[in-house]
Amino acid sequence: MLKGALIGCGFFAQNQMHAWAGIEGVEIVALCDRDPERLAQTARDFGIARCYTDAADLFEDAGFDFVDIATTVPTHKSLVEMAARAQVHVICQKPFALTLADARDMVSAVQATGKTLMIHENFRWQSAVRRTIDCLRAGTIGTPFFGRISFRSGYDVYAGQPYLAEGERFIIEDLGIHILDIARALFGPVAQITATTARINPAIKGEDVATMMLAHHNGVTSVVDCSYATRRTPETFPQTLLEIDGTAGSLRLDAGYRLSVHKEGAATSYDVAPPLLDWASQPWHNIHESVALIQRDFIDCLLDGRTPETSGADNLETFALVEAAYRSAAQGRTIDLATL
Ligand code: NAD
Ligand code: 89Y
Repeated sequence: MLKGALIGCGFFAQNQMHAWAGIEGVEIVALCDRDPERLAQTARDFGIARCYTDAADLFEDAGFDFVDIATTVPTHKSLVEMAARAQVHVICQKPFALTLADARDMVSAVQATGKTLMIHENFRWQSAVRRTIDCLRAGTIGTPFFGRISFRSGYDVYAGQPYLAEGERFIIEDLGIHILDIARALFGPVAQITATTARINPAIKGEDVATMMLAHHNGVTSVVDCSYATRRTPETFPQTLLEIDGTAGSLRLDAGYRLSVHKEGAATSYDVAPPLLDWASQPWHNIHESVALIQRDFIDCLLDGRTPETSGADNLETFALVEAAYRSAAQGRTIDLATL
């Protein structure tokens, strides 16, 4: 039995707790949150006896193999460093760090222990996205030359996550990070990025629209477009829509989880809707399922001695794209990733 501790019992951690409860061979043995009420509620809901309001005390008492860091980004660095000192495996929420320099230090700190570090970069684990990635990697449409990875919504994300309205940075750091990661999963490493941003909603501080063009090393050009200012019916939150053109055909992941493969003059369409897990709710069930899948993979990686697909080292490349996108938008120029 692998034992885990979870730090941060907030909005999203509840999903992570449900997912852990559904994975055989794992037990969450301790919880930590500096807010005693959230801590007590989560402990009651999931029947966890060991509770801490200070992460230092949690690590001091030990007795677990991995830590799940589900706090918001400002505390990730200190918590990852504590985990490294305690020599435990780590799964940490996105965005991983405040800066690329911090992210590199955090990866090095865990690497030095020989333990596993996975970033909870779950969007590439959504089953509809995964099916598209698998189709592309299987060569179904030949060699890709163009991709559009699109997330456009008007869903009120601020209700559940009020901090999203308060930061200088919003959509690229919070949501775009996932969509950029899908671009990497589909088309591999990126040489250059050009981005524009806009703030449409006057009630928030950061940007809620971002349009990014990526030149991948393999010659693919992809467009990653994100918006939380898009009024559309039906609302598609939280679906990522995909258009991929290849030398032998094209793939479309359309609203309503319809995947179609266009080749040899015909289109074949598949229903790739995610299952509604017993603890999940619409419209988030797509994300909920991906939480269960990524956490299952984290455990499999620990058991098999495998490096996770979204390891800390891998995620440095996604994080660099976020940094480069902000730099490009601020400076009005294309950014070469090699300069970061
Ligand atoms: P939240 O503010 O609701 O919860 C964070 C919790 O962490 C709070 O209860 C807070 O008291 C606690 N906390 C903060 N610092 C702490 C510390 N040092 N020690 C102990 N507890 C501490 O935030 P949230 O909306 O649940 O988001 C958490 C993370 O999850 C964010 O990084 C966010 O980007 C990410 N998130 C990911 C997804 C996804 O699909 N991957 C979706 C939503 C949120
Ligand atoms: O925080 C974000 C995430 O990671 O997925 C969707 C979200 O909850 C709001 O943009």
